[in-house]
Amino acid sequence: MTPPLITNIYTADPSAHVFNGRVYIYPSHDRETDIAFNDNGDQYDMADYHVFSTSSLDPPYTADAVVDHGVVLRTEDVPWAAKQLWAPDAAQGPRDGKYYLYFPARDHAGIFRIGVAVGDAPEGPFRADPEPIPGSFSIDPASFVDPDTGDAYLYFGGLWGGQLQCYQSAGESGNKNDGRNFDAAWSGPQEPKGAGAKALFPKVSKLDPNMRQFTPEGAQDLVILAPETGEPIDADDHDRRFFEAAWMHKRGDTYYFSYSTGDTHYLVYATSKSPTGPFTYGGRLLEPVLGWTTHHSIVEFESRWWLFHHDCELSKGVNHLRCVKVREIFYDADGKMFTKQD
Ligand code: FUB
Repeated sequence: MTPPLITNIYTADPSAHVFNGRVYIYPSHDRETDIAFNDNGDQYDMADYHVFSTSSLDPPYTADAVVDHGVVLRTEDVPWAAKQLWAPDAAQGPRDGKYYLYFPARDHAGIFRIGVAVGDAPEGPFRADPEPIPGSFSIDPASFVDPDTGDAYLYFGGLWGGQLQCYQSAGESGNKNDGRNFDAAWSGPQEPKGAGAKALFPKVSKLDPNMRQFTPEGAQDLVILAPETGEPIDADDHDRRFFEAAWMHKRGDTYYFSYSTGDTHYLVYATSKSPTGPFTYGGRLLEPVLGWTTHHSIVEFESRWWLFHHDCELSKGVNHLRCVKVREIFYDADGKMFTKQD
């Protein structure tokens, strides 16, 4: 089994990027809690973020090699946030060179929103904007700056506790994706199902050049098609439908959107020639690991591709006490991705 990359604290949901020739990792910081495990994810009660960095992704992973830069943002630093600092991500602004930390949290009404905090260095510290990104909702923001165009995007969404299913009807603007149409009747571990029902889609919005808001078009569905039919994935197709943990990377002229299938515990991916899709399902990247959740990021470092993910090895299987790991990714001649799993 691959060893944990980070062992000094419990970490999960690793978003990795290469900044200034070094790998920076932006994970969730798991902590002990008495909150009972439920399908709403209340036990994931995180309250701050640390940033880590390293110059080598091959073991051994010593504390000297994998540097903990300490706490860079806490719930109390974010006026709009009440609790549950879940999976974050970071980007460097292509125009101003600043670093933007994107993070979800429940607001004071219990609704997940996505915030942004800005720093001058990849290891922070970060100062949060006083309000969430307008039009943002749900969880698991993943930023992507297209290396060829410089355009920046934010991908997001998560089912069940992540509340994506609460936005199925149009709001006052007539838009299903503007974050103003939260429907509490869908709260909890439910989603569309049954013959003919299509899966809910993750969301994508282009970011304004200021990196702190969506462009006026706002969030759109990122459509994932079944290759055998060319139709959107069915809601009952739990082995392939999007659940949470969006990630985008580009290799050559192909965009790879990867994600977790949640209750079936796979990491899978879909491909497109456009960063906003439609995408076509491509295959599995990682089989289920120890623990309920699975979440990841993919980054190229020194001409090798790497999959960051988490499992619960360090806590011996406690679902909300996870540890970040890394393993190499390979591509075949057709661009299909695979890892060598233990
Ligand atoms: O860490 C809390 C949540 O668990 C994340 O937002 C999900 O992706 C899952 O890993």
